[in-house]
Amino acid sequence: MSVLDIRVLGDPILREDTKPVTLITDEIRTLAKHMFETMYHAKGIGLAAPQVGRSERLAVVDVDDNPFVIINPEVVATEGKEKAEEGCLSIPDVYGDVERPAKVRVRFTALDGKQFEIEAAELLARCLQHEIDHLHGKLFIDYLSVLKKRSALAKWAKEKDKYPAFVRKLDTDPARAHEHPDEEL
Ligand code: K1U
Ligand code: ZN
Repeated sequence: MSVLDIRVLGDPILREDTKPVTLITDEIRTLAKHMFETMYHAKGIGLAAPQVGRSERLAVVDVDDNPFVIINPEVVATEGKEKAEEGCLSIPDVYGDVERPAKVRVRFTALDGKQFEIEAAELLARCLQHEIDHLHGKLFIDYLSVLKKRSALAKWAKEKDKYPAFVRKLDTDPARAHEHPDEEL
């Protein structure tokens, strides 16, 4: 198993645009596999390449036990608006309410090279938009009001020293697999 380090807020890669994937190579397939392993380990439902320090335009998602890889994804249609709380594996312990389109139609290439369009609503729609934003250097905190963003950044200022060099190392020690942070003394 390969659990990758996750880059956190402050690492410039999280603010950069990604490069479209032009060829699905073994390296891309391995990256996707390692991204799934990292996402599951971090208990996320999505993960985008820049979050693991890569600049390819690809992300992995798994909402309701339906894992898939999205390569060069684009939102091609939207409907409605919905506000819900979001977090981000690259900004641990910071949350905020984000208004986004309630339904989206997303076009993407799958790992086998085939093109798909899917209609998504609810949590899958939110997750897809959150991941596609990551692929263009945008983070959920960018949608918060000035006051709420200030408060989110104040919370982050207290957290960020836990992540030297903007790297979040996930604990892969099986002996600590069932520990909960609240159990720490
Ligand atoms: O990209 C990431 O940082 C992963 C992030 C994606 C996300 C999806 C939807 C709303 C907000 C953020 C996460 O997976 S954070 C974990 C999370 O929010 C969640 C986990 C299980 C169920 C519901 C939400
Ligand atoms: Zn995120």
